[in-house]
Amino acid sequence: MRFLFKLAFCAALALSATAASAHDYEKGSIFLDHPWSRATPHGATVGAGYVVIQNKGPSPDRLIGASAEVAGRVEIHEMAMELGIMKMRPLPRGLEIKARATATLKPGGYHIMLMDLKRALKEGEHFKGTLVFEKAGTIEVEFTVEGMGTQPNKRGH
Ligand SMILES: [Cu+2]
Repeated sequence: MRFLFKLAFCAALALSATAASAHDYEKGSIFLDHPWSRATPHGATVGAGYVVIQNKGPSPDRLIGASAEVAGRVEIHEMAMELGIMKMRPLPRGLEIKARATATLKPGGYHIMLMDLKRALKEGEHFKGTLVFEKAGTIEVEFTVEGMGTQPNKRGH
């Protein structure tokens, strides 16, 4: 009996966790769906932030900066092939989001690079940050930390 009760309780917790992770933000023409990050191994000094950015407006906007309370410094990165090796590099002008288009920041692609991490990121926790857009301005968000191996498709993106 006790075991069954525990199972039901866990199922309820899992459900509420799923609901809580579907968080989004809107400002001007920019809609942000579920900012998230991945847990980092002990001692790691870098991490990454991901989010789906939707531009609902008739003109392009640009993600030009970001911040996170857990990182000393943040850059916007892309992944690109260099001499046959996938490497990440900063986007000095930021990331353009075309009119009525969606940009998905995800593992293996565009990401918000969290540098000089102040501490390890643990699965299930949250941290505050901002995304700064050329036109929409600064949007305050909260990143959810997911497990180390989490892939975007497993989360429904
Ligand atoms: Cu990077």
